[in-house]
Amino acid sequence: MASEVHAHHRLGEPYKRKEDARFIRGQGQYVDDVQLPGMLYGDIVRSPYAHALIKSIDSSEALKVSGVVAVITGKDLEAANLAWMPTLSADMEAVLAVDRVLYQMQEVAFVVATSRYAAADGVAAVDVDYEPLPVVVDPKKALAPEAPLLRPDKKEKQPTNQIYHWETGDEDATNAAFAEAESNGVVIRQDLYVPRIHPAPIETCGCVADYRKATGKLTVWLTSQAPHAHRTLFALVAGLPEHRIRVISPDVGGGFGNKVPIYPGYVCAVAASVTTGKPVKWIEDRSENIGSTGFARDYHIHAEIAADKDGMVNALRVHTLADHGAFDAAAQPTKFPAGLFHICTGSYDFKHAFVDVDAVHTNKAPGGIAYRCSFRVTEASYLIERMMDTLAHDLGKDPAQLRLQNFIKPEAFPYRSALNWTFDSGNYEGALRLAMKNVDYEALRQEQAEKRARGELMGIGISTFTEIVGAGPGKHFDIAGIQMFDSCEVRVHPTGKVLARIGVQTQGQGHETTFAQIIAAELGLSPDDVDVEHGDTDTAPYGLGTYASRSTPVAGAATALAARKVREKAKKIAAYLLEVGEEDLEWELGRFFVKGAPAKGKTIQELAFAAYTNCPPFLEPGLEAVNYYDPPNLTYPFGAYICVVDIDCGTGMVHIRRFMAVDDCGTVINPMVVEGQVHGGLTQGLAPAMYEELAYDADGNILAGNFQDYLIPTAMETPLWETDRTITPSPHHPIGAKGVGESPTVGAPQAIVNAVVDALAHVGVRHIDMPLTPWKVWKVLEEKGLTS
Ligand code: MCN
Ligand code: CUN
Repeated sequence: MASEVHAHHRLGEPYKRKEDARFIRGQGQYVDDVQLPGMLYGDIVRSPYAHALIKSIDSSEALKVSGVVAVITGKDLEAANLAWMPTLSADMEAVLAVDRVLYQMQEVAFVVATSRYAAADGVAAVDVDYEPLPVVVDPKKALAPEAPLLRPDKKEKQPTNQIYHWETGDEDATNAAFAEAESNGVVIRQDLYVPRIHPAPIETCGCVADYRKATGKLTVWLTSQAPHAHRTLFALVAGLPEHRIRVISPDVGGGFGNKVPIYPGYVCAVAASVTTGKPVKWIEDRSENIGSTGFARDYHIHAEIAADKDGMVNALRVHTLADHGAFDAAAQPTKFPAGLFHICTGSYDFKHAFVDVDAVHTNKAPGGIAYRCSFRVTEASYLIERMMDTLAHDLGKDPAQLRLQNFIKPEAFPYRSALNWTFDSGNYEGALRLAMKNVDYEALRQEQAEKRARGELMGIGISTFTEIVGAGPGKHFDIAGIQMFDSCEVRVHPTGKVLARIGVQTQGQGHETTFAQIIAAELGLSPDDVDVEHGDTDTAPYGLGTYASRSTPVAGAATALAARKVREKAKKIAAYLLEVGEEDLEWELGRFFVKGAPAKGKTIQELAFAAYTNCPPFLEPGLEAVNYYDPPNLTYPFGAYICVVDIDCGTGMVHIRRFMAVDDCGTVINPMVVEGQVHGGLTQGLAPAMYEELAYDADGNILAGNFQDYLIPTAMETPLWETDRTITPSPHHPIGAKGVGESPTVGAPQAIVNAVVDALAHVGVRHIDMPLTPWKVWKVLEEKGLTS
């Protein structure tokens, strides 16, 4: 029997997302859909002050509110040794503040009630007596000797507000290169601020904690991007046996990095369930999500490039001040406190580089790194792409030309960067030339010159970024000590249908589809016949979760290799059934056949059936395999983006006329899913460039604590994205795939800022910090006498 030919059983097919069948019917199951008998509801008393001592907490009125069952304070948690929890950056964070609050919206008490409304009424009735303290919001002032010490709890180890100083690269060689360029070449310098922003997923964070005293089993439904890692941390923090903790991350309505950390609300819900013996649900509201959960960016950067007079770059020097807020709760590999920021030499062949980062505490919410950032790659990529444009403008060179002359050449891969990364593969010139051709770059420059002559403002911005995603290897990368590998288990049932379980956790990225496609391609099945499960720690193999675009590079590799193990076993069964040696067999999609006798063969379905019904005596029955994959290197996706803007001189409005995005993520599993990721990611790159900023006033009040003030782009603001791709496979990944989820957010902001500065470069504008609001742009126009 010849194998049945299924559509979509090869990689690169635009197969429709399997999960959408339930989502478009409104049948997704999110944490807030979980309803348990006798369930109680939690709500949090939060600090109105950015910095204050807690003199007293009076819960007596709250306990009188009808429906209120309990009020848990920091002192109560202290008694159970739960008032503090470790962050993912080895700091200790208050679960509920005991004697002082360090940022507005900090958790102070947890009210448990029979309804969500009663819990809110209880929160309003808790009386907290605060004594306000001086507030530090500016990270530069946090380092001043007269600044109040924000973290007296750790003054033994850390006597100032500085959390760490971290540096990498060859400082002496870099300084020497700069000295040389000062006399014989050019040195450019620029301050750049990458503002604090928020991932703001549509579903806020929340959980349902259900502790059963009789069995000692704790089940937590959690909005989690990393259920296994969270289970381990629960076990370590709460001292509960790990096999009696079950974390279930059901459908997640967007994560974008916001759902990587463990939040006080989760711990409070668990503590409340243990205390009351009832399941407890806690779901935060929008303002709580924006004001208290993991923020992103907040990097104050000073960057310098040393180049020769022709614009050949030689050295990069970067000093950064990182504002981590009240607790250092950034999620990143332990060895790298500033994440993968030192990918900042970008796509260019720098001979020398030196980077340092000083991180400080301020009276702002903790977090850091999250929001489609690949561990600080957004900041790195923004700085190098802004600097390359600045260098081009200073030298009077075309920014595309300057990039082309400085790119790492395709034949230089694997390429060792000055900051010690080994780039796996790339063709930067190929991507940029394709983007230039797609927009007719020369014609655009021509048009710009004509418009300029008429006094109209038009700009062209380029970003040719290099990403770095897919951590491990585990010996260099870990989260809270757990090595960054990932996993997949493939079970082929007797009838040839497959159930696969993976260690990563989708939040909208379409893993149920693309991981099914990987298995389908390896086994020659239809993805319809492969179901993918994840997110339940009782059933899924241990994995580190989905963030930093690591799912495809790491769990995707595990999935391909687990499927190959299955295929290897199927081959043994085929040899037995066909009475030939394994070496006499050949594989075509979905079928082993005898070399030279193609009619004599067995399909994967027949072999699966035989594994359970007629298994060779020398093999274990059944057909399943597990793979735990520790990657040998990261993958380095890249892209070339070109943005064209027109600026209205009357209003300062920036209009994005065109945006061409050429992405390269190696082998594409599903072009439709990748396209969706790119569109979403570009929109989340547009966001910080033009709209979003999580600003604070001098007293530490959040100025954008809701979606009226915190502007996320809607369909109205979003331009028509034009996309294209090149394909440069990763040489070390089993199917050649690199990650793509974060690339567009990493690559887009600087294309937009570069375009706006390009429109104004002829009048001497060198830089404008994001977000490029009409007011900010208009002020620049006014200063330059360009307002009409
Ligand atoms: N893919 C593919 N071919 C490739 C690469 C990826 O078909 N060569 C597919 C993948 O198989 C997967 C999707 O594209 O279905 C994204 O894959 P990948 O780049 O591996 O990223 P992850 O799955 O690890 O997702 C994480 C990444 C991150 S870190 C953030 S933040 C982000 C993002 O994905 N959050 C998202 N995209 C998001 N999309 C949605 N809808 N919701 C989020 O919260
Ligand atoms: Cu950096 S946001 Mo994603 O890694 O979850």
